[in-house]
Amino acid sequence: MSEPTQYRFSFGPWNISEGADPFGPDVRQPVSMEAKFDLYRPLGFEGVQFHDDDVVENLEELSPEQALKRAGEVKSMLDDRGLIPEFVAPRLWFPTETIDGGFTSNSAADRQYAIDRSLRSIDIARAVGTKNIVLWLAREGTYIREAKNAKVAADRILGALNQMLDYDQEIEIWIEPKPNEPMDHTYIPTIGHALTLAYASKDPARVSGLIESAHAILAGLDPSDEMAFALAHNKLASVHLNDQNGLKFDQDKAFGSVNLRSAFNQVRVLEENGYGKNGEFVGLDVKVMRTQKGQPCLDHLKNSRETFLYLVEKVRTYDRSQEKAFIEARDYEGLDAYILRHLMGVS
Ligand code: XUL
Ligand code: MN
Repeated sequence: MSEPTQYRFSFGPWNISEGADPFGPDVRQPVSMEAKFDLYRPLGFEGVQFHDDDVVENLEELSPEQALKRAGEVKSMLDDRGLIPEFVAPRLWFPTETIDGGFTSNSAADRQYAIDRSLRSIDIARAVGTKNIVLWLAREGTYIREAKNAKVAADRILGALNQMLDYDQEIEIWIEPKPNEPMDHTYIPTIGHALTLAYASKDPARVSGLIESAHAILAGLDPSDEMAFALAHNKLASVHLNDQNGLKFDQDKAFGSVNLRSAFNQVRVLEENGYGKNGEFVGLDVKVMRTQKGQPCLDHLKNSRETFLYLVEKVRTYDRSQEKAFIEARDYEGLDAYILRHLMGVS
């Protein structure tokens, strides 16, 4: 038996949020980036997920030199606190140039903007101390199918990926699939799509996936099966654990909040397959409820981490001989009841 995995955890500064939604304003005071960094370690987190403009605020107003200087300062803030930058993601959905998409925009000038911004993110990632780039392809899709040529779009996404791989021979690209929101449909909705791109790229060893529980649920898929598929291809670079109550807006609920059994199965698949043994982070992408009082609100992060660790215990204390017996007898009713009782703590 190998040593039990010592899991390490990450989240993004956007997970400490002001509580705005499309129907109303902020309900909490903003917290500065540096003050957020102070909160990580006491909460049990050592990894920080970044967008490019989380690292360098007002990125667009700065020269490349100024941006890199700022990224270096942020690196020092992380080093001082024993924090590790997990990845940097280009924010390809906010600027006006990305209204119609990034790599798949119908405007050649806007497509070039998306490439330039992605390459800039790579420089920022290197300056803040990570080689990992996450691509959440937020606006690579359409509201109506006729608006873009989907075949051309697929070619353009692959071309952009290759340009990024060429630009820096050491970076890794982690694609985070999501089927909708903000788009009606996106072009990279599942891990199958993401890994097809990885294999089609000019350096498949440097392209893998990041799976978010809520995104898989929005695609009508089981997050643990999505994770298992990526693990089978040795391409699960990270996860964004959270939860989602059915097919609606992306809720980013606390891990396990809606479906504890689904959360158990995600932890089971990760634990059984040695996820985390090569330093992979257990990433969270969770938002506090808008209604929550307090400043800053952190319980959604603390609780999600604890739920993960309680579920690790549930996986480690799961009676494997009973599991084997049920499976050999093809008694899945028995297995089903056993799991439920184990989760309820009555077995
Ligand atoms: C969007 C989402 C993003 C990515 C990083 O749904 O999950 O926060 O994780 O860009
Ligand atoms: Mn995410």
